[in-house]
Amino acid sequence: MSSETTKIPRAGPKQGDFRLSNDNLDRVPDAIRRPAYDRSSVTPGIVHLGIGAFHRAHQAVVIDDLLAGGATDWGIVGASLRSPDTRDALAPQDCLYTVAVRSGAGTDHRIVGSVLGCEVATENPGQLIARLSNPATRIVSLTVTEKGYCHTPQTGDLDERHPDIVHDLQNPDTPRSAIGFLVTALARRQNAGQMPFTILSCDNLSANGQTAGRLVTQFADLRSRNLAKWIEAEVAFPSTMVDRIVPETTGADRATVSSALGMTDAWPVVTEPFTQWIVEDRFPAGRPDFAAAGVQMVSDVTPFEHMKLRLLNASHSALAYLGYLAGHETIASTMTDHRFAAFARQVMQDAAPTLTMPEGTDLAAYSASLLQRFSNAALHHRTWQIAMDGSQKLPQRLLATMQDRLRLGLSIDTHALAVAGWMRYVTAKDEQGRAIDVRDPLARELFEIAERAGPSAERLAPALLEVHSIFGNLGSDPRMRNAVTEALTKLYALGARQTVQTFQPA
Ligand code: CS2
Repeated sequence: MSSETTKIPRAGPKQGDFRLSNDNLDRVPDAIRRPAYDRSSVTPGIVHLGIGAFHRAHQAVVIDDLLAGGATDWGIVGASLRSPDTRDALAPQDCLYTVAVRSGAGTDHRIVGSVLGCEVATENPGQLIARLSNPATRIVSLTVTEKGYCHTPQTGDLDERHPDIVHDLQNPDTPRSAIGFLVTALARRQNAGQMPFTILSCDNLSANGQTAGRLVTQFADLRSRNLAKWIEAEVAFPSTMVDRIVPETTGADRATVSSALGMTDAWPVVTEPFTQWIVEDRFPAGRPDFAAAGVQMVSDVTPFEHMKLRLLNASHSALAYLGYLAGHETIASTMTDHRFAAFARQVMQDAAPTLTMPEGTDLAAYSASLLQRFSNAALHHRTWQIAMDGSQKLPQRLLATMQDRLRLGLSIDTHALAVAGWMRYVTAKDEQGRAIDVRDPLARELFEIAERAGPSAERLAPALLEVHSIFGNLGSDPRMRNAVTEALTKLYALGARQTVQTFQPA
Protein backbone atom coordinates (compact mmCIF):
# COMPACT_ATOMS: atom_id res chain seq x y z
CA MET A 1 0.00 0.00 0.00
CA SER A 2 1.35 3.37 -0.89
CA SER A 3 2.27 5.41 2.10
CA GLU A 4 1.95 9.08 2.72
CA THR A 5 5.66 9.21 3.42
CA THR A 6 6.18 8.72 -0.29
CA LYS A 7 7.99 11.67 -1.79
CA ILE A 8 7.32 12.97 -5.25
CA PRO A 9 10.50 13.22 -7.27
CA ARG A 10 10.98 16.96 -7.67
CA ALA A 11 13.09 17.48 -10.76
CA GLY A 12 11.86 15.78 -13.89
CA PRO A 13 11.99 15.94 -17.61
CA LYS A 14 10.03 18.53 -19.51
CA GLN A 15 8.25 16.98 -22.45
CA GLY A 16 7.97 19.93 -24.81
CA ASP A 17 5.97 22.67 -23.16
CA PHE A 18 3.00 20.51 -22.40
CA ARG A 19 1.59 19.22 -19.16
CA LEU A 20 -1.08 16.55 -18.95
CA SER A 21 -4.41 18.39 -18.51
CA ASN A 22 -7.98 18.47 -19.85
CA ASP A 23 -6.92 20.90 -22.56
CA ASN A 24 -4.00 18.78 -23.67
CA LEU A 25 -5.74 15.41 -23.71
CA ASP A 26 -6.17 15.49 -27.48
CA ARG A 27 -2.40 15.80 -27.89
CA VAL A 28 -1.83 12.42 -26.23
CA PRO A 29 -0.93 9.68 -28.74
CA ASP A 30 -4.05 7.92 -30.07
CA ALA A 31 -3.00 4.51 -28.76
CA ILE A 32 -3.24 5.71 -25.17
CA ARG A 33 -6.65 5.23 -23.59
CA ARG A 34 -8.19 8.30 -21.96
CA PRO A 35 -11.46 9.11 -20.13
CA ALA A 36 -14.29 8.04 -22.42
CA TYR A 37 -16.72 10.54 -20.88
CA ASP A 38 -17.19 14.25 -20.46
CA ARG A 39 -15.40 15.05 -17.21
CA SER A 40 -17.23 18.35 -16.83
CA SER A 41 -20.51 16.51 -16.33
CA VAL A 42 -19.18 14.27 -13.55
CA THR A 43 -20.07 15.13 -9.94
CA PRO A 44 -18.44 13.72 -6.79
CA GLY A 45 -20.14 10.94 -4.82
CA ILE A 46 -17.05 9.48 -3.15
CA VAL A 47 -14.51 11.10 -0.88
CA HIS A 48 -11.33 9.08 -0.60
CA LEU A 49 -9.03 9.58 2.40
CA GLY A 50 -5.37 8.77 1.72
CA ILE A 51 -5.01 9.35 -2.01
CA GLY A 52 -1.76 7.49 -2.55
CA ALA A 53 -0.53 5.45 -5.48
CA PHE A 54 -2.53 2.37 -4.49
CA HIS A 55 -5.89 4.12 -4.65
CA ARG A 56 -5.06 5.73 -7.97
CA ALA A 57 -4.08 2.38 -9.52
CA HIS A 58 -7.01 0.44 -8.06
CA GLN A 59 -10.32 1.96 -6.95
CA ALA A 60 -9.96 5.09 -9.13
CA VAL A 61 -9.53 2.87 -12.22
CA VAL A 62 -12.72 0.98 -11.37
CA ILE A 63 -14.57 4.28 -10.98
CA ASP A 64 -13.07 5.52 -14.26
CA ASP A 65 -14.66 2.48 -15.97
CA LEU A 66 -17.99 3.15 -14.26
CA LEU A 67 -17.98 6.81 -15.27
CA ALA A 68 -17.44 5.71 -18.84
CA GLY A 69 -20.53 3.52 -18.40
CA GLY A 70 -22.62 6.53 -17.38
CA ALA A 71 -22.46 6.52 -13.55
CA THR A 72 -21.60 10.21 -13.64
CA ASP A 73 -22.52 11.07 -10.04
CA TRP A 74 -19.80 8.86 -8.60
CA GLY A 75 -16.65 10.92 -9.19
CA ILE A 76 -13.96 10.95 -6.51
CA VAL A 77 -12.53 13.77 -4.46
CA GLY A 78 -9.31 12.64 -2.84
CA ALA A 79 -7.71 13.93 0.32
CA SER A 80 -4.22 13.51 1.67
CA LEU A 81 -4.15 13.56 5.42
CA ARG A 82 -0.66 15.03 5.69
CA SER A 83 1.48 15.73 2.69
CA PRO A 84 0.56 18.27 -0.01
CA ASP A 85 2.70 16.44 -2.60
CA THR A 86 -0.06 14.57 -4.43
CA ARG A 87 -2.30 17.65 -4.62
CA ASP A 88 0.65 19.81 -5.74
CA ALA A 89 1.44 17.38 -8.55
CA LEU A 90 -2.14 16.65 -9.63
CA ALA A 91 -3.86 20.05 -9.35
CA PRO A 92 -1.96 21.65 -12.29
CA GLN A 93 -3.01 18.69 -14.45
CA ASP A 94 -6.74 18.79 -13.57
CA CYS A 95 -6.10 15.65 -11.43
CA LEU A 96 -5.53 13.57 -14.57
CA TYR A 97 -2.75 11.01 -14.32
CA THR A 98 -1.43 7.97 -16.13
CA VAL A 99 -1.66 4.37 -14.97
CA ALA A 100 1.28 2.47 -16.51
CA VAL A 101 0.65 -1.29 -16.41
CA ARG A 102 3.93 -3.15 -16.70
CA SER A 103 4.73 -6.77 -17.39
CA GLY A 104 7.12 -8.86 -19.45
CA ALA A 105 4.85 -8.09 -22.41
CA GLY A 106 5.56 -4.35 -22.20
CA THR A 107 3.73 -1.33 -20.82
CA ASP A 108 0.15 -0.30 -21.34
CA HIS A 109 -0.65 3.37 -20.59
CA ARG A 110 -4.06 4.69 -19.66
CA ILE A 111 -5.10 8.14 -18.49
CA VAL A 112 -7.57 8.12 -15.63
CA GLY A 113 -10.05 10.95 -15.04
CA SER A 114 -12.16 9.79 -12.09
CA VAL A 115 -10.37 11.95 -9.53
CA LEU A 116 -12.05 15.35 -9.74
CA GLY A 117 -10.22 17.14 -6.99
CA CYS A 118 -7.56 16.67 -4.38
CA GLU A 119 -7.42 18.27 -0.94
CA VAL A 120 -4.90 18.41 1.85
CA ALA A 121 -6.64 17.80 5.17
CA THR A 122 -4.10 19.66 7.32
CA GLU A 123 -4.30 22.81 5.18
CA ASN A 124 -8.04 23.19 5.34
CA PRO A 125 -9.70 20.70 7.66
CA GLY A 126 -12.95 22.69 7.56
CA GLN A 127 -13.25 22.24 3.82
CA LEU A 128 -12.80 18.48 4.07
CA ILE A 129 -15.32 18.22 6.92
CA ALA A 130 -17.81 20.22 4.84
CA ARG A 131 -17.30 17.90 1.90
CA LEU A 132 -17.76 14.81 4.07
CA SER A 133 -20.88 16.34 5.59
CA ASN A 134 -22.40 17.12 2.21
CA PRO A 135 -25.23 14.65 1.47
CA ALA A 136 -23.85 14.16 -2.06
CA THR A 137 -20.98 12.23 -0.42
CA ARG A 138 -22.42 8.76 -0.11
CA ILE A 139 -19.24 6.72 0.21
CA VAL A 140 -16.08 7.59 2.10
CA SER A 141 -13.34 5.16 1.21
CA LEU A 142 -9.96 4.86 2.90
CA THR A 143 -6.42 3.79 2.17
CA VAL A 144 -4.60 5.33 5.09
CA THR A 145 -2.26 2.35 5.66
CA GLU A 146 -2.37 0.14 8.75
CA LYS A 147 -0.95 2.79 11.06
CA GLY A 148 -3.53 5.35 9.93
CA TYR A 149 -6.18 3.58 12.02
CA CYS A 150 -4.55 4.65 15.32
CA HIS A 151 -5.25 1.25 16.83
CA THR A 152 -3.39 -1.47 18.68
CA PRO A 153 -2.66 -3.97 15.90
CA GLN A 154 -2.82 -7.02 18.15
CA THR A 155 -6.28 -6.29 19.61
CA GLY A 156 -7.81 -4.13 16.90
CA ASP A 157 -8.95 -1.60 19.53
CA LEU A 158 -8.50 2.16 19.42
CA ASP A 159 -5.23 3.38 20.94
CA GLU A 160 -6.69 6.09 23.15
CA ARG A 161 -3.21 7.39 23.94
CA HIS A 162 -2.30 7.85 20.26
CA PRO A 163 -1.25 11.51 19.89
CA ASP A 164 -3.64 12.08 16.96
CA ILE A 165 -6.56 10.59 18.87
CA VAL A 166 -5.77 12.70 21.94
CA HIS A 167 -5.55 15.75 19.66
CA ASP A 168 -8.77 14.98 17.78
CA LEU A 169 -10.77 14.53 20.96
CA GLN A 170 -9.74 17.98 22.09
CA ASN A 171 -10.07 19.58 18.65
CA PRO A 172 -13.05 18.03 16.88
CA ASP A 173 -13.21 20.76 14.22
CA THR A 174 -9.56 20.49 13.21
CA PRO A 175 -8.85 16.77 13.35
CA ARG A 176 -5.70 15.05 12.13
CA SER A 177 -6.66 11.40 11.91
CA ALA A 178 -9.00 9.75 9.45
CA ILE A 179 -11.07 8.55 12.42
CA GLY A 180 -11.32 12.13 13.71
CA PHE A 181 -12.54 13.43 10.34
CA LEU A 182 -15.08 10.66 9.95
CA VAL A 183 -16.55 11.12 13.41
CA THR A 184 -16.81 14.92 13.18
CA ALA A 185 -18.54 14.65 9.81
CA LEU A 186 -20.88 11.93 11.07
CA ALA A 187 -21.78 14.07 14.08
CA ARG A 188 -22.69 16.92 11.72
CA ARG A 189 -24.83 14.60 9.66
CA GLN A 190 -26.59 13.29 12.73
CA ASN A 191 -27.29 16.84 13.94
CA ALA A 192 -28.61 17.82 10.53
CA GLY A 193 -30.88 14.78 10.41
CA GLN A 194 -29.12 13.43 7.31
CA MET A 195 -28.26 9.88 6.33
CA PRO A 196 -24.68 8.90 7.04
CA PHE A 197 -22.22 7.90 4.32
CA THR A 198 -20.94 4.35 3.98
CA ILE A 199 -17.35 3.85 5.17
CA LEU A 200 -15.31 1.63 2.87
CA SER A 201 -11.92 0.62 4.25
CA CYS A 202 -9.53 -0.53 1.53
CA ASP A 203 -6.55 -1.23 3.74
CA ASN A 204 -4.82 -4.55 4.38
CA LEU A 205 -6.31 -5.18 7.81
CA SER A 206 -8.23 -8.28 8.74
CA ALA A 207 -11.95 -7.58 8.80
CA ASN A 208 -11.09 -4.07 7.64
CA GLY A 209 -14.71 -2.89 7.62
CA GLN A 210 -15.47 -4.28 11.06
CA THR A 211 -12.20 -2.90 12.36
CA ALA A 212 -12.93 0.55 10.96
CA GLY A 213 -16.43 0.31 12.44
CA ARG A 214 -15.12 -0.61 15.87
CA LEU A 215 -12.56 2.22 15.87
CA VAL A 216 -14.97 4.88 14.63
CA THR A 217 -17.56 3.82 17.21
CA GLN A 218 -15.01 3.65 20.04
CA PHE A 219 -13.77 7.12 19.20
CA ALA A 220 -17.31 8.50 18.85
CA ASP A 221 -18.14 7.00 22.24
CA LEU A 222 -15.38 9.08 23.79
CA ARG A 223 -17.22 12.14 22.44
CA SER A 224 -20.85 11.17 22.96
CA ARG A 225 -22.70 7.97 23.78
CA ASN A 226 -25.60 9.11 21.66
CA LEU A 227 -23.39 9.64 18.60
CA ALA A 228 -21.78 6.21 19.08
CA LYS A 229 -25.20 4.57 19.26
CA TRP A 230 -26.36 6.33 16.10
CA ILE A 231 -23.22 5.19 14.27
CA GLU A 232 -23.71 1.62 15.47
CA ALA A 233 -27.27 1.64 14.22
CA GLU A 234 -26.94 3.61 10.98
CA VAL A 235 -23.46 3.45 9.46
CA ALA A 236 -22.41 0.59 7.20
CA PHE A 237 -18.80 -0.54 7.16
CA PRO A 238 -18.52 -3.17 4.42
CA SER A 239 -15.25 -5.09 4.45
CA THR A 240 -13.23 -5.33 1.26
CA MET A 241 -10.35 -7.32 -0.11
CA VAL A 242 -8.19 -5.15 -2.35
CA ASP A 243 -5.33 -6.45 -4.42
CA ARG A 244 -2.95 -4.84 -6.85
CA ILE A 245 0.80 -4.48 -6.53
CA VAL A 246 1.67 -0.79 -6.81
CA PRO A 247 5.27 0.16 -6.10
CA GLU A 248 6.09 3.74 -5.23
CA THR A 249 6.53 5.91 -8.34
CA THR A 250 10.13 6.91 -9.04
CA GLY A 251 11.70 9.77 -11.01
CA ALA A 252 12.58 7.24 -13.71
CA ASP A 253 8.92 6.16 -13.94
CA ARG A 254 7.85 9.75 -14.33
CA ALA A 255 10.39 10.24 -17.13
CA THR A 256 9.38 7.15 -19.12
CA VAL A 257 5.66 7.78 -18.75
CA SER A 258 6.05 11.44 -19.72
CA SER A 259 8.02 10.44 -22.77
CA ALA A 260 5.33 7.95 -23.84
CA LEU A 261 2.74 10.71 -23.43
CA GLY A 262 4.78 13.38 -25.18
CA MET A 263 4.02 15.69 -22.26
CA THR A 264 4.76 15.84 -18.56
CA ASP A 265 2.77 13.77 -16.11
CA ALA A 266 4.20 14.78 -12.72
CA TRP A 267 2.70 11.88 -10.79
CA PRO A 268 1.82 8.75 -12.75
CA VAL A 269 1.34 5.38 -11.08
CA VAL A 270 3.02 2.15 -12.13
CA THR A 271 1.41 -1.20 -11.51
CA GLU A 272 0.94 -4.83 -12.62
CA PRO A 273 -1.76 -6.25 -14.93
CA PHE A 274 -3.52 -8.09 -12.07
CA THR A 275 -6.25 -6.30 -10.14
CA GLN A 276 -8.90 -7.61 -7.79
CA TRP A 277 -11.52 -6.05 -5.55
CA ILE A 278 -14.00 -8.03 -3.48
CA VAL A 279 -16.57 -5.98 -1.60
CA GLU A 280 -19.32 -6.79 0.89
CA ASP A 281 -22.58 -5.54 -0.51
CA ARG A 282 -23.85 -3.22 2.24
CA PHE A 283 -24.32 0.33 0.97
CA PRO A 284 -27.50 1.84 2.48
CA ALA A 285 -26.56 5.27 1.09
CA GLY A 286 -26.27 3.84 -2.43
CA ARG A 287 -23.36 2.74 -4.60
CA PRO A 288 -22.38 2.61 -8.23
CA ASP A 289 -22.81 -0.71 -10.03
CA PHE A 290 -19.37 -1.95 -8.98
CA ALA A 291 -19.96 -5.37 -10.51
CA ALA A 292 -20.22 -3.78 -13.96
CA ALA A 293 -16.51 -2.93 -13.62
CA GLY A 294 -15.49 -6.41 -12.52
CA VAL A 295 -15.73 -5.97 -8.74
CA GLN A 296 -16.88 -9.13 -6.94
CA MET A 297 -19.79 -8.32 -4.63
CA VAL A 298 -20.18 -10.84 -1.78
CA SER A 299 -22.01 -11.10 1.52
CA ASP A 300 -18.90 -12.01 3.55
CA VAL A 301 -15.40 -11.06 2.48
CA THR A 302 -13.62 -12.62 5.49
CA PRO A 303 -12.32 -15.80 3.81
CA PHE A 304 -10.91 -13.85 0.85
CA GLU A 305 -9.34 -11.27 3.13
CA HIS A 306 -7.64 -13.96 5.20
CA MET A 307 -6.50 -15.73 2.06
CA LYS A 308 -4.90 -12.59 0.71
CA LEU A 309 -3.31 -11.43 3.97
CA ARG A 310 -1.96 -14.87 4.87
CA LEU A 311 -0.78 -15.90 1.42
CA LEU A 312 0.11 -12.73 -0.50
CA ASN A 313 0.96 -10.21 2.19
CA ALA A 314 2.58 -12.75 4.52
CA SER A 315 4.97 -14.05 1.89
CA HIS A 316 5.55 -10.50 0.65
CA SER A 317 6.68 -9.43 4.12
CA ALA A 318 8.79 -12.58 4.52
CA LEU A 319 10.51 -11.89 1.19
CA ALA A 320 10.90 -8.21 2.09
CA TYR A 321 12.76 -8.75 5.39
CA LEU A 322 14.84 -11.75 4.40
CA GLY A 323 15.42 -10.47 0.86
CA TYR A 324 16.55 -7.07 2.13
CA LEU A 325 18.95 -8.72 4.58
CA ALA A 326 20.36 -10.83 1.76
CA GLY A 327 21.04 -7.66 -0.25
CA HIS A 328 18.09 -7.78 -2.67
CA GLU A 329 16.68 -4.41 -3.60
CA THR A 330 13.42 -5.64 -5.08
CA ILE A 331 10.95 -8.50 -4.67
CA ALA A 332 11.54 -9.61 -8.27
CA SER A 333 15.27 -9.81 -7.67
CA THR A 334 14.70 -11.79 -4.44
CA MET A 335 12.52 -14.19 -6.43
CA THR A 336 15.33 -14.89 -8.90
CA ASP A 337 16.98 -16.88 -6.11
CA HIS A 338 14.96 -20.08 -6.24
CA ARG A 339 15.49 -20.75 -2.55
CA PHE A 340 13.69 -17.53 -1.64
CA ALA A 341 10.93 -18.42 -4.08
CA ALA A 342 10.65 -21.84 -2.40
CA PHE A 343 10.53 -20.16 1.01
CA ALA A 344 7.70 -17.85 -0.12
CA ARG A 345 5.81 -20.91 -1.42
CA GLN A 346 6.29 -22.59 1.96
CA VAL A 347 4.85 -19.55 3.78
CA MET A 348 1.76 -19.91 1.59
CA GLN A 349 1.55 -23.67 2.01
CA ASP A 350 1.76 -23.34 5.79
CA ALA A 351 -1.07 -20.79 5.82
CA ALA A 352 -3.38 -22.99 3.78
CA PRO A 353 -4.57 -25.29 6.63
CA THR A 354 -5.63 -22.20 8.62
CA LEU A 355 -8.05 -21.04 5.90
CA THR A 356 -11.65 -22.06 5.36
CA MET A 357 -12.51 -21.12 1.80
CA PRO A 358 -15.72 -21.26 -0.20
CA GLU A 359 -16.02 -24.36 -2.33
CA GLY A 360 -14.14 -24.19 -5.59
CA THR A 361 -11.31 -21.96 -4.30
CA ASP A 362 -8.04 -23.32 -5.62
CA LEU A 363 -5.39 -22.21 -3.14
CA ALA A 364 -2.59 -23.97 -5.04
CA ALA A 365 -3.44 -22.07 -8.23
CA TYR A 366 -3.76 -18.82 -6.25
CA SER A 367 -0.34 -19.37 -4.69
CA ALA A 368 1.22 -20.17 -8.05
CA SER A 369 -0.19 -16.97 -9.50
CA LEU A 370 1.22 -14.98 -6.57
CA LEU A 371 4.69 -16.37 -7.19
CA GLN A 372 4.40 -15.29 -10.79
CA ARG A 373 3.26 -11.82 -9.85
CA PHE A 374 6.15 -11.45 -7.41
CA SER A 375 8.53 -12.37 -10.24
CA ASN A 376 7.35 -9.51 -12.50
CA ALA A 377 10.74 -7.91 -13.19
CA ALA A 378 9.12 -4.97 -14.96
CA LEU A 379 8.03 -3.74 -11.52
CA HIS A 380 10.63 -2.23 -9.24
CA HIS A 381 8.95 -3.10 -5.96
CA ARG A 382 11.48 -2.41 -3.26
CA THR A 383 11.89 -4.80 -0.35
CA TRP A 384 12.46 -1.69 1.78
CA GLN A 385 9.01 -0.34 0.89
CA ILE A 386 7.22 -3.52 1.93
CA ALA A 387 9.37 -3.81 5.06
CA MET A 388 7.89 -0.53 6.31
CA ASP A 389 5.55 -0.53 9.34
CA GLY A 390 6.15 -4.17 10.27
CA SER A 391 4.80 -3.57 13.78
CA GLN A 392 1.43 -2.84 12.17
CA LYS A 393 1.56 -5.65 9.63
CA LEU A 394 2.91 -8.70 11.46
CA PRO A 395 -0.23 -9.61 13.46
CA GLN A 396 -2.60 -10.10 10.51
CA ARG A 397 0.03 -11.33 8.03
CA LEU A 398 2.12 -13.78 10.06
CA LEU A 399 1.07 -14.06 13.71
CA ALA A 400 -2.56 -15.02 13.14
CA THR A 401 -1.41 -17.98 11.06
CA MET A 402 1.10 -18.98 13.76
CA GLN A 403 -1.62 -18.87 16.40
CA ASP A 404 -3.87 -21.07 14.28
CA ARG A 405 -1.08 -23.51 13.47
CA LEU A 406 -0.23 -23.85 17.16
CA ARG A 407 -3.88 -24.56 17.87
CA LEU A 408 -3.81 -27.22 15.18
CA GLY A 409 -0.64 -28.74 16.63
CA LEU A 410 1.43 -27.81 13.55
CA SER A 411 4.97 -26.51 13.34
CA ILE A 412 5.51 -22.74 13.13
CA ASP A 413 9.12 -22.84 11.92
CA THR A 414 8.50 -21.25 8.52
CA HIS A 415 6.73 -18.22 9.92
CA ALA A 416 9.21 -18.04 12.80
CA LEU A 417 11.96 -17.43 10.26
CA ALA A 418 9.98 -14.58 8.71
CA VAL A 419 9.44 -13.05 12.16
CA ALA A 420 13.14 -13.49 12.92
CA GLY A 421 13.90 -11.66 9.64
CA TRP A 422 11.79 -8.77 10.88
CA MET A 423 13.66 -8.83 14.21
CA ARG A 424 17.04 -8.71 12.51
CA TYR A 425 15.75 -5.89 10.28
CA VAL A 426 14.48 -3.65 13.10
CA THR A 427 17.89 -3.68 14.77
CA ALA A 428 18.53 -1.06 12.05
CA LYS A 429 21.86 -2.62 11.09
CA ASP A 430 22.23 -4.96 8.15
CA GLU A 431 24.48 -7.99 7.91
CA GLN A 432 27.38 -5.81 6.75
CA GLY A 433 26.87 -3.40 9.66
CA ARG A 434 25.34 -0.72 7.43
CA ALA A 435 22.44 1.34 8.76
CA ILE A 436 18.91 0.34 7.74
CA ASP A 437 16.41 3.19 7.46
CA VAL A 438 13.65 1.50 9.45
CA ARG A 439 10.28 3.21 8.96
CA ASP A 440 7.81 2.14 11.60
CA PRO A 441 5.77 3.97 14.22
CA LEU A 442 7.57 1.81 16.82
CA ALA A 443 11.02 2.15 15.19
CA ARG A 444 12.54 3.99 18.16
CA GLU A 445 11.17 1.58 20.77
CA LEU A 446 12.26 -1.45 18.74
CA PHE A 447 15.72 0.02 18.17
CA GLU A 448 16.18 0.66 21.88
CA ILE A 449 15.19 -2.91 22.70
CA ALA A 450 17.67 -4.14 20.11
CA GLU A 451 20.44 -1.91 21.48
CA ARG A 452 19.88 -3.21 24.99
CA ALA A 453 19.84 -6.84 23.85
CA GLY A 454 22.84 -6.62 21.52
CA PRO A 455 23.37 -9.01 18.59
CA SER A 456 22.32 -12.11 20.54
CA ALA A 457 19.31 -14.13 19.43
CA GLU A 458 18.89 -15.53 22.96
CA ARG A 459 18.37 -12.00 24.29
CA LEU A 460 16.85 -10.18 21.33
CA ALA A 461 14.09 -12.62 20.39
CA PRO A 462 12.43 -12.80 23.86
CA ALA A 463 12.86 -9.04 24.36
CA LEU A 464 11.05 -8.19 21.11
CA LEU A 465 8.41 -10.85 21.71
CA GLU A 466 7.46 -8.91 24.83
CA VAL A 467 6.16 -5.98 22.75
CA HIS A 468 2.56 -6.67 23.63
CA SER A 469 0.94 -4.38 21.05
CA ILE A 470 2.43 -6.62 18.34
CA PHE A 471 2.61 -10.12 19.82
CA GLY A 472 0.00 -10.13 22.60
CA ASN A 473 -0.03 -13.42 24.51
CA LEU A 474 1.62 -15.30 21.66
CA GLY A 475 4.88 -13.58 22.67
CA SER A 476 5.03 -15.49 25.95
CA ASP A 477 4.18 -18.90 24.46
CA PRO A 478 7.29 -21.08 24.92
CA ARG A 479 6.75 -22.71 21.50
CA MET A 480 6.85 -19.27 19.91
CA ARG A 481 9.92 -18.22 21.90
CA ASN A 482 11.81 -21.36 20.97
CA ALA A 483 10.95 -21.28 17.29
CA VAL A 484 11.77 -17.59 16.83
CA THR A 485 14.95 -17.73 18.92
CA GLU A 486 16.16 -20.72 16.93
CA ALA A 487 15.47 -18.99 13.61
CA LEU A 488 17.15 -15.79 14.76
CA THR A 489 20.16 -17.74 15.98
CA LYS A 490 20.57 -19.17 12.47
CA LEU A 491 20.14 -15.74 10.91
CA TYR A 492 22.93 -14.33 13.05
CA ALA A 493 25.17 -17.32 12.42
CA LEU A 494 24.61 -17.86 8.70
CA GLY A 495 23.05 -14.70 7.31
CA ALA A 496 19.69 -14.55 5.55
CA ARG A 497 20.70 -16.06 2.22
CA GLN A 498 22.22 -19.18 3.71
CA THR A 499 19.54 -19.56 6.36
CA VAL A 500 16.88 -19.57 3.67
CA GLN A 501 18.99 -21.96 1.62
CA THR A 502 19.32 -24.43 4.44
CA PHE A 503 15.70 -24.01 5.48
CA GLN A 504 13.91 -27.33 5.66
CA PRO A 505 10.29 -27.17 6.70
CA ALA A 506 9.52 -29.53 9.57
C1 CS2 B 1 2.60 -4.94 0.35
C2 CS2 B 1 1.22 -4.58 -0.16
O1 CS2 B 1 3.59 -2.90 0.98
C3 CS2 B 1 3.12 -3.97 1.38
O2 CS2 B 1 3.11 -4.26 2.57
O3 CS2 B 1 2.58 -6.23 0.86
O4 CS2 B 1 1.10 -3.21 -0.41
C4 CS2 B 1 0.86 -5.38 -1.42
O5 CS2 B 1 1.65 -5.01 -2.51
C5 CS2 B 1 -0.60 -5.21 -1.77
O6 CS2 B 1 -1.39 -5.54 -0.67
C6 CS2 B 1 -0.97 -6.05 -2.98
O7 CS2 B 1 -2.32 -6.04 -3.15
